[in-house]
Amino acid sequence: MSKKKNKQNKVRTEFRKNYDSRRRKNDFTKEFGDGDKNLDDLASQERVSGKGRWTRKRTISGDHSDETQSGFDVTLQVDANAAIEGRVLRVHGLSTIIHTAQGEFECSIRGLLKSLATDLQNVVVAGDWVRVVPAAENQAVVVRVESRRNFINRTSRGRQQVIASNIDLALIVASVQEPALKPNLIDRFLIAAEKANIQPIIVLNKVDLIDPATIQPLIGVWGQLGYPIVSVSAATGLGIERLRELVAGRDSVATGQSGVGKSSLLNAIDPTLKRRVGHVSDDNSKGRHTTTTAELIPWIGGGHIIDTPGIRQFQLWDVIPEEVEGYFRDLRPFTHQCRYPDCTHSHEEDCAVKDAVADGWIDVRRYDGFLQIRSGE
Ligand SMILES: Nc1nc2c(ncn2[C@@H]2O[C@H](COP(=O)(O)OP(=O)(O)O)[C@@H](O)[C@H]2O)c(=O)[nH]1
Ligand SMILES: [Mg+2]
Ligand SMILES: [Zn+2]
Repeated sequence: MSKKKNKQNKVRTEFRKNYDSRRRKNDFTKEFGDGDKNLDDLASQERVSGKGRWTRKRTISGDHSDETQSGFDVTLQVDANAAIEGRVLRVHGLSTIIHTAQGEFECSIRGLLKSLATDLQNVVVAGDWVRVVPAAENQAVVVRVESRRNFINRTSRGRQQVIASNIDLALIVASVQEPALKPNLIDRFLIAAEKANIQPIIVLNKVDLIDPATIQPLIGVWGQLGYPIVSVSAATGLGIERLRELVAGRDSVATGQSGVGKSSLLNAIDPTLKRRVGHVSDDNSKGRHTTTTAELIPWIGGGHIIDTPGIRQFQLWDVIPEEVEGYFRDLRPFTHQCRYPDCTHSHEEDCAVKDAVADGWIDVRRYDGFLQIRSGE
């Protein structure tokens, strides 16, 4: 606890010191992207990122995803010295619920958007660290949004949607049946996690419904690529203890299509949660708000899980076709051996990737998935 206090004081001092300096922050995420991806690094980078490197405003004009990464201060008529640290639990329309040491507050995002003079989406998302000044009962004003250590995003109606931020682990949840396993969807989530420098874990749920031997070949392919993968059943409890150990004390995001058992798994890991099961998403019934409402939930044993209901389809954001092969670990050893340097590995002659598929070095299903993602489907 005293450790926590120290950190807060430090941040507060930094906050005062930098409030008017309006320095530009280094591109933290880029620098991070070059580094080692192990979990310890993820954790230590978080500590570094909290220290005084921030910018007054996000870059709004650029078309690059940087705009969702830099911290910024908000110019509002409140006593910024009274600000306390908080974390965004969830965002509902123009209101956001923020957890602080003094309890939960509801904050309006309207003020934030006004301050930024933009209709920028994703101004705050579940997992964001912020500073707020408590106002009326249960109401507070956001005066600062900290830089995001990392974030997971997708394309939604042609625009970027940031789903959640400041994450250690991405639990890519799929069910082996009901709904049927969609390996290509898992590959998409793997790319999104890799791009965001978030350690992925593939979680195959509902193994009680099948003979485990039937999914071994599939598991083997991802396993050989070095992706951690666990077979579980929320219904029987199989594999839950292992999962509980993996998520303990960390901040994870659970992704996966509706119905695969995300809420059931959360309940199995932490029975105090009592998440609603078999309930399809938070989507507005009129279908206007098809955006995902992610929610940051504390585990009873420490750490958090971000539940992301309602992701039916996962379109990657800001991945150009030429970039896709770089995210396929199994293709990478071959892509530089093709005859044409700009080979798309689809129709070309003397394509080392196609040869590797024919020779059994690359799994056919992974190759098909690569072609699908590369073509922008
Ligand atoms: N047989 C079986 N059914 C499960 C399992 N986990 C979840 N379900 C069922 O799958 C349905 C969807 O579960 P839910 O947790 O709401 O999925 P979510 O949409 O991903 O949160 C519910 O009817 C659950 O009872 C499992 O391990 N085995
Ligand atoms: Mg659910
Ligand atoms: Zn090729």
